[in-house]
Amino acid sequence: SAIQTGKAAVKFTPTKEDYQKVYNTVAHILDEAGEYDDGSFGPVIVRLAWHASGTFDKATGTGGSNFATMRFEPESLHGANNGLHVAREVMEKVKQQYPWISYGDLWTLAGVAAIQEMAGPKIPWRPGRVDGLASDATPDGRLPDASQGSQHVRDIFYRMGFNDQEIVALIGAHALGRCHPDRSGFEGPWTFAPTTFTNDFYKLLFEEKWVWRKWGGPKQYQDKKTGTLMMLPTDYVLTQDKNFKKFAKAYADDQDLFFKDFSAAFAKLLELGVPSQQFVASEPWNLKTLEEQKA
Ligand code: ZEM
Repeated sequence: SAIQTGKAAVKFTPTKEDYQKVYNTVAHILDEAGEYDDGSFGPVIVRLAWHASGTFDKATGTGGSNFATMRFEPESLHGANNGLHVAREVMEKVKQQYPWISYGDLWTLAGVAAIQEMAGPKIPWRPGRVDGLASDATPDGRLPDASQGSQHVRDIFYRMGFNDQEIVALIGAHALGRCHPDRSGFEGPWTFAPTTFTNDFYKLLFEEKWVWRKWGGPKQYQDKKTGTLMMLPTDYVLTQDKNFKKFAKAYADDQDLFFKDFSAAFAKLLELGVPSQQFVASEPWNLKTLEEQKA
């Protein structure tokens, strides 16, 4: 600390431009994935932002992205977080370049950058999260279990304060990325373009015929036609539950509606559990994509 070293403490107050620089660094790193997965760190970074935030419990105000407690054991070892060390290690490189940013701000901002750079909607975002302690972590079991049904999905997301429409919109993020046998036990991507944010997840849910995959792994669906795509039991529920189906169908039919609703729900997710007085801006910001900055 400043006292111990005798050095003067210079307080750096970052501006919106400084956060845009962090965004840009993340945006460039997404494509430095090489042979990793589909050549992008984008999907696993979106998953980090989601799992950092989705521990929120509205009733007690605990959990959420504020303290970035997934840095610590045992939360980093919770089964749901298997594989997210990949994203946290990428984030560490960014943190070294911008030591002033909190981990919660970094991880959520990186999630925003990943969505936007993968051609998704703009996600309003603002800084203000602070680093917490291991003792701020929430117990295991707050994130959804893919093998369960609509009641479980509702229990988990209602606990965070989401409604059915927001639940369906959020799960559309499964347009991105894939399941890994060594992480969740499930296997495969949901769409043919897993590094581009689209409404393909919903389209495929309704357009393809889904059958149980015959294999030794956990119960999952595969598309009958090619056998290369997958759906989790909780994904398929969106076509079976009457109220979920209404929204899923609407998103399959209208990409703009999905983008609008996803943006609002994801922005809300990233702010869960962050006391409003901690935010440095009264309204969330729109950060620019790399493309938009090419003038
Ligand atoms: Zn996911 N998700 N998710 N999800 N998720 C996986 C992967 C990804 C559930 C789930 O169990 C799983 C949301 C909701 C729900 C992403 C984003 C979001 C995987 C595969 C599983 C098993 C993990 C692996 O093996 O690597 C369940 C049950 C959900 C709700 C019912 C929400 C909400 C998300 C963001 C808004 C993303 C981007 C991935 C892909 C990760 C990657 O590494 O490719």
